Amino acid sequence: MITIALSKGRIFEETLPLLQAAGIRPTEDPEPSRKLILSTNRPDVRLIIVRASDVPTYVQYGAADLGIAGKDVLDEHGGIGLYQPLDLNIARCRMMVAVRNEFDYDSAVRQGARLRVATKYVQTAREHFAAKGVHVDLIKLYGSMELAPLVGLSDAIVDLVSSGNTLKANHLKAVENISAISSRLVVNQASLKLKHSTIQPMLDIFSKAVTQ
Ligand code: PRT
Ligand code: MG
Repeated sequence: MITIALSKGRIFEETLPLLQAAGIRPTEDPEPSRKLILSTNRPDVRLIIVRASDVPTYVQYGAADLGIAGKDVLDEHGGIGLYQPLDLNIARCRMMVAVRNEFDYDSAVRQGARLRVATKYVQTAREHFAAKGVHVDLIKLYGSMELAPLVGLSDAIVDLVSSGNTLKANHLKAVENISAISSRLVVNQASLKLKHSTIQPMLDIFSKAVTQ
């Protein structure tokens, strides 16, 4: 049995065509069914539905053989025990620094002010500002980062941006592009060895099906 961990929403949706290319079709839609284990048309393949940030953990411990997770999530997790053979080029967005429209970020940085930065991506933010030599106090949030600068919790946020509509709707502007983000296939290292004859052909098909 091959178990693939993925999250509902955009990753599930954008993964379906790749699974399809490998002849894998879930027998149910996870949104209405609320089931956490989905069978597929292939008796030897099942999908498990987990929180996006939990995907690397399930794969690391071998509870799933394969997983699909954003680079944002993998960077925070650290990638221990995970083989990352393939950028699937799906669920693309950018990791950015954003502030209120009227906040003068450049001069705050120039003057060496200590910035308060709210984010779910503490590791990514720490590395980014350390590399720039900017002193920051990091405030860990679990969602809706865009609110933090509006109510004075922080000066800046580090968050994902795709269309930019959320920033715009909340009178925020992006001031730095930290990195380009897309979702990656991750494989448990022991599974790759023990189930090589099943997993390797899947990797080959996924890699051909990826659109660049
Ligand atoms: O939602 P939940 O708390 O369960 O978990 P999650 O937010 O980690 O999962 P999910 O399913 O929302 O996102 C899964 C993955 O999709 C992320 O790990 C990213 O790799 C990727 N992705 C791609 C995004 C976005 N685009 C994105 N726009 N994840 C989140 N967003 C959010 C962003 O945080 C911001 O709040 O959408 C908002 C901005 O979108 P725009 O279009 O208004 O700019
Ligand atoms: Mg989300």
